[in-house]
Amino acid sequence: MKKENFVSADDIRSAFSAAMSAMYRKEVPAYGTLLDLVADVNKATLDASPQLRARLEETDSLDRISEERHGAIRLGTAEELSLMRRVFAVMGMFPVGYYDLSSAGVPVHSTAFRPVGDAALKRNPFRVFTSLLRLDLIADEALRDEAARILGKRQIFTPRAVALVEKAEVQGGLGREDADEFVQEVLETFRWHDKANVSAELYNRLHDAHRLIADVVSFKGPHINHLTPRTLDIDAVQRLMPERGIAPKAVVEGPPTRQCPILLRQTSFKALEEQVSFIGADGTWKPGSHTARFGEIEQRGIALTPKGRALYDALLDETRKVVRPAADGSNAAEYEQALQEVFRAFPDDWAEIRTEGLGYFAYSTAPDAKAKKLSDADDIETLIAAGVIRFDPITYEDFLPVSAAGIFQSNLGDDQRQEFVESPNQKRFESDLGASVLNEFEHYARIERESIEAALRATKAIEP
Ligand code: OOG
Ligand code: NI
Repeated sequence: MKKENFVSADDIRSAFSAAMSAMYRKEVPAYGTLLDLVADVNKATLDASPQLRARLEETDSLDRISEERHGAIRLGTAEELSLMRRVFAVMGMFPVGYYDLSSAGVPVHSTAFRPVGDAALKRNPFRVFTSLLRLDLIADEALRDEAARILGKRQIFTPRAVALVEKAEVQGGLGREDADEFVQEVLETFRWHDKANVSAELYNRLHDAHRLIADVVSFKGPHINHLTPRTLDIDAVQRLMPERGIAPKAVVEGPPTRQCPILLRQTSFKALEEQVSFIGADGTWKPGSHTARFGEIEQRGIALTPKGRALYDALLDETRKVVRPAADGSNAAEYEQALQEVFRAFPDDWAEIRTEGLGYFAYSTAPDAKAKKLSDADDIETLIAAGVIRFDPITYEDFLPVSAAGIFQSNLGDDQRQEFVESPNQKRFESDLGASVLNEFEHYARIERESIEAALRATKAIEP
C-alpha cells in the first residue's frame, strides 16, 4: 500500500479517544454527568470572558478544549508495558516523563503516553497515564510469586490487535479498514470485566497487601480507571459536582487558583463500588465488590522551567507542612487558604514569570508587527518591548507525581496509607518499556527555542 493511503496516526488517536470516551460513558454513567457539567462550565466561562475566548482562538486551541481528555491504566508486567508502547505508537503517542510514586505510598512507577509535536497536540492531545505495578515492593514473597504467576498467564490484547500492530510496524502505517479494526480491537483491552481472575480469598490477600495490587492482578485486563476532560474553571466544577449528584474528592490537587495558571490542577469524583464476581472453589461465581473507577477533571496552565518547578515543589511542600489535607475534607478550607498564602511567592504575571525564567513561552510575531517594526533590531527582548513579537504561555501537557498520588489515594477507597521505601528506578522502567522516556523539560525548552527562531525569521522578513 502506498504511504498516502495510510490513515494518519493523529486520526487513529482521535478515533480511539472518542471510542474510549463513548465506552466509558456507558460503563460509568457518572462520567457522562461530569462531561455535561464540564461542557456547561466551559461555555459559561467563555461567555463571561471574551478575552479568554479571543486568546484561545488566536492560539488555535479553542477547538481542542471540549475534545480534550486523558485517561489512566495500570499494567502488571514488563511484557504488557512494552506491547502497550507499540500499540500507542500506532496512534502517535510516545512515552514522556518518568513518575516514581513509591515515595507517595503507591507501589507503581509510570509514564504518560502522549502526542509530542505541536501540530499533533492541536489535532488531539489525548494522553494515557500508564503505571506499572512494582511487585518488588511487596514484602510477602509467597504472595508476590502468586501475583506474578497470575499476571504471567493473562493476555491483555486480542490476537487481532497484536497482528495489526505488527502490520503497522512493517508497513509504516494502517489503511482505513485496518485502522478502524485496530481501534475496535485495542478498545477491548481497556474494557471493564466484572468477572475476576481470582478467588475472593486471593483477592482479599492481594487487597490487604495494597488495594492497587488487587486492582491490577485480579482482572483480565487493565480497565481504563478514569477519563479526564479539561475544564476552563475547575473551582466551579468542583463546587457544582454535588448539585449533579456526584461526590468530589476533598481538595483540588496542584497549585491554587491564580490569574496566570501554572502546571496542572486536578480533582475527581470518588471511585464507585462495583459488583464483581470471584471464582468459587466449586467452579461457580461468588458475588463481591471492587472500587476502582472514577472520573476526573483537569485545568492546565503554563509549563514551568526546572527553576519554576523547583519553586512550585518547594511551595507545595511548605504548604503541606502547615496543613496536610485530610481525605474527609474536614480541613479543606484551611488547606486552600494555606496554599493561597504560600503561593504568593510565585509571581502571578506572565511578563514577570517570563523575565524570571520560571515558565516556557511560545514566541510569534504580533498581529500588528508590521506597523510596529520601526528598526532593524534583531534582539528578541527589544522586539518584545517594541510590541513586534508577542509571547504566549506554553501549556503543560504532563502530570505531577504528588497530585497523581493524591488522585490514586482518594480513589483507593479509604485513606489507609502505606509506606514504601522511596525507590525510583527509571532505568528498570525503561528497560521494561523497551525504550527511553522523553525528558519533558528538554521537550518544552526545544519548543520555546524553535518558536524564537521562527519568530525572528518572520520578523526579519517584514519589509520596513
Ligand atoms: C493514575 C493517577 C494519575 C493523574 O491525573 O495524575 C493520574 C491512576 O489512578 O491510575 O491519572
Ligand atoms: Ni488522571
